[in-house]
Amino acid sequence: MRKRAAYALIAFAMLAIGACGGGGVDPSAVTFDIELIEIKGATDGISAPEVDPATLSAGYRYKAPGDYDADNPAKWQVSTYMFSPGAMTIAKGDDVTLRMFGINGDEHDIWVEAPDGTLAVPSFTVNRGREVSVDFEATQTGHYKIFCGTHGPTMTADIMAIPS
Ligand SMILES: [Cu+2]
Repeated sequence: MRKRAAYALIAFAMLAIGACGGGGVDPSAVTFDIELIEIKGATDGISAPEVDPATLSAGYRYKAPGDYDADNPAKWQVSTYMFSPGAMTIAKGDDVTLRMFGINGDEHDIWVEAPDGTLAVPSFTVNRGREVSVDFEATQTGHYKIFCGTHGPTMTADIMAIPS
Protein backbone atom coordinates (compact mmCIF):
# COMPACT_ATOMS: atom_id res chain seq x y z
CA MET A 1 0.00 0.00 0.00
CA ARG A 2 2.77 2.39 0.94
CA LYS A 3 4.60 1.48 -2.30
CA ARG A 4 1.51 2.23 -4.39
CA ALA A 5 1.16 5.66 -2.74
CA ALA A 6 4.79 6.36 -3.51
CA TYR A 7 4.31 5.45 -7.20
CA ALA A 8 1.23 7.65 -7.35
CA LEU A 9 3.21 10.55 -5.89
CA ILE A 10 6.03 10.08 -8.42
CA ALA A 11 3.53 9.89 -11.30
CA PHE A 12 1.83 13.08 -10.08
CA ALA A 13 5.19 14.86 -9.77
CA MET A 14 6.18 13.83 -13.33
CA LEU A 15 2.85 15.10 -14.64
CA ALA A 16 3.32 18.41 -12.83
CA ILE A 17 6.87 18.83 -14.17
CA GLY A 18 5.71 17.91 -17.67
CA ALA A 19 2.91 20.45 -17.51
CA CYS A 20 5.27 23.21 -16.46
CA GLY A 21 7.91 22.36 -19.03
CA GLY A 22 5.44 21.87 -21.89
CA GLY A 23 3.54 25.10 -21.33
CA GLY A 24 6.70 27.05 -20.62
CA VAL A 25 6.94 30.81 -20.47
CA ASP A 26 7.81 32.55 -23.74
CA PRO A 27 11.13 34.30 -23.01
CA SER A 28 10.50 36.88 -25.73
CA ALA A 29 7.19 38.02 -24.20
CA VAL A 30 7.59 41.15 -22.11
CA THR A 31 4.84 43.01 -20.24
CA PHE A 32 5.23 46.42 -18.66
CA ASP A 33 2.72 47.90 -16.23
CA ILE A 34 2.67 51.62 -16.87
CA GLU A 35 0.78 54.11 -14.71
CA LEU A 36 -0.39 57.44 -16.13
CA ILE A 37 0.21 59.96 -13.39
CA GLU A 38 0.43 63.69 -12.61
CA ILE A 39 3.07 65.06 -10.29
CA LYS A 40 2.62 68.40 -8.52
CA GLY A 41 4.66 70.68 -6.32
CA ALA A 42 3.34 73.70 -4.40
CA THR A 43 5.05 76.09 -2.02
CA ASP A 44 5.02 79.49 -0.38
CA GLY A 45 8.55 78.86 0.91
CA ILE A 46 10.34 80.40 -2.07
CA SER A 47 9.26 83.12 -4.46
CA ALA A 48 7.48 82.25 -7.70
CA PRO A 49 9.71 81.61 -10.75
CA GLU A 50 10.68 84.68 -12.80
CA VAL A 51 9.80 82.79 -16.01
CA ASP A 52 6.31 81.28 -16.31
CA PRO A 53 7.02 77.51 -16.55
CA ALA A 54 4.07 77.13 -18.96
CA THR A 55 6.09 79.19 -21.49
CA LEU A 56 9.00 76.72 -21.28
CA SER A 57 6.92 73.69 -22.32
CA ALA A 58 3.27 73.05 -23.13
CA GLY A 59 3.65 70.03 -20.83
CA TYR A 60 4.28 72.20 -17.75
CA ARG A 61 1.27 73.56 -15.84
CA TYR A 62 1.60 76.61 -13.61
CA LYS A 63 -0.73 78.21 -11.10
CA ALA A 64 0.74 81.56 -10.12
CA PRO A 65 0.53 83.16 -6.68
CA GLY A 66 -3.06 84.31 -6.23
CA ASP A 67 -4.39 81.77 -8.73
CA TYR A 68 -3.52 78.70 -6.70
CA ASP A 69 -4.81 79.40 -3.17
CA ALA A 70 -7.10 82.33 -2.39
CA ASP A 71 -6.33 81.95 1.32
CA ASN A 72 -2.56 82.04 0.73
CA PRO A 73 -1.64 84.54 -1.99
CA ALA A 74 2.06 83.64 -1.74
CA LYS A 75 1.51 79.99 -2.65
CA TRP A 76 2.02 78.72 -6.22
CA GLN A 77 2.13 75.33 -7.96
CA VAL A 78 3.78 73.55 -10.88
CA SER A 79 2.74 70.18 -12.31
CA THR A 80 3.19 67.84 -15.25
CA TYR A 81 2.00 64.45 -16.43
CA MET A 82 4.20 61.39 -16.89
CA PHE A 83 4.34 57.70 -17.66
CA SER A 84 5.68 55.59 -14.79
CA PRO A 85 8.04 53.94 -15.51
CA GLY A 86 9.44 56.36 -18.07
CA ALA A 87 12.32 54.18 -19.31
CA MET A 88 12.30 50.49 -20.16
CA THR A 89 14.60 48.03 -21.92
CA ILE A 90 13.72 45.20 -24.31
CA ALA A 91 15.55 43.06 -26.88
CA LYS A 92 14.94 43.11 -30.62
CA GLY A 93 12.37 40.42 -31.44
CA ASP A 94 10.50 40.75 -28.15
CA ASP A 95 6.72 40.66 -28.13
CA VAL A 96 5.97 43.67 -25.99
CA THR A 97 2.75 44.31 -24.09
CA LEU A 98 2.13 47.72 -22.56
CA ARG A 99 -0.55 47.49 -19.88
CA MET A 100 -1.53 51.05 -19.06
CA PHE A 101 -3.68 52.32 -16.21
CA GLY A 102 -5.06 55.86 -16.05
CA ILE A 103 -4.71 57.37 -12.60
CA ASN A 104 -4.53 61.13 -13.21
CA GLY A 105 -6.04 62.95 -16.17
CA ASP A 106 -9.47 62.09 -17.59
CA GLU A 107 -8.11 61.21 -21.04
CA HIS A 108 -4.77 60.46 -22.69
CA ASP A 109 -4.28 60.18 -26.47
CA ILE A 110 -1.31 57.83 -26.82
CA TRP A 111 0.74 56.27 -29.61
CA VAL A 112 4.07 54.43 -29.90
CA GLU A 113 6.73 55.23 -32.50
CA ALA A 114 9.40 52.78 -33.65
CA PRO A 115 13.06 53.85 -33.87
CA ASP A 116 12.67 54.65 -37.59
CA GLY A 117 9.72 56.97 -36.84
CA THR A 118 6.98 54.67 -38.12
CA LEU A 119 4.02 53.80 -35.91
CA ALA A 120 4.57 50.70 -33.77
CA VAL A 121 1.15 51.22 -32.12
CA PRO A 122 -1.42 53.59 -33.65
CA SER A 123 -3.26 56.13 -31.52
CA PHE A 124 -5.40 54.83 -28.67
CA THR A 125 -7.10 56.39 -25.66
CA VAL A 126 -6.66 55.66 -21.96
CA ASN A 127 -9.22 57.18 -19.60
CA ARG A 128 -8.89 57.61 -15.87
CA GLY A 129 -9.65 54.39 -13.97
CA ARG A 130 -9.42 52.26 -17.13
CA GLU A 131 -6.77 49.69 -18.04
CA VAL A 132 -5.77 49.38 -21.69
CA SER A 133 -3.27 46.86 -23.11
CA VAL A 134 -1.54 47.23 -26.47
CA ASP A 135 1.04 44.97 -28.14
CA PHE A 136 3.82 45.30 -30.67
CA GLU A 137 6.77 43.24 -31.86
CA ALA A 138 10.12 44.97 -31.55
CA THR A 139 11.45 44.43 -35.07
CA GLN A 140 14.11 47.15 -34.74
CA THR A 141 16.89 48.10 -32.36
CA GLY A 142 16.95 51.62 -30.96
CA HIS A 143 14.50 53.77 -29.06
CA TYR A 144 10.76 53.11 -29.17
CA LYS A 145 8.95 56.22 -27.91
CA ILE A 146 5.58 56.41 -26.18
CA PHE A 147 3.85 59.78 -26.66
CA CYS A 148 0.80 61.36 -25.06
CA GLY A 149 -0.63 64.02 -27.35
CA THR A 150 -2.90 65.35 -24.61
CA HIS A 151 -0.04 66.17 -22.23
CA GLY A 152 2.91 66.50 -24.57
CA PRO A 153 5.60 67.20 -25.18
CA THR A 154 6.76 66.19 -21.71
CA MET A 155 4.56 63.09 -21.23
CA THR A 156 6.77 60.58 -23.03
CA ALA A 157 8.47 57.30 -22.23
CA ASP A 158 11.39 55.50 -23.81
CA ILE A 159 11.74 51.78 -24.52
CA MET A 160 15.27 50.94 -25.59
CA ALA A 161 15.51 47.85 -27.82
CA ILE A 162 18.97 46.27 -27.69
CA PRO A 163 20.22 43.61 -30.14
CA SER A 164 18.96 40.14 -29.22
CU1 LIG B 1 -1.42 62.18 -20.99
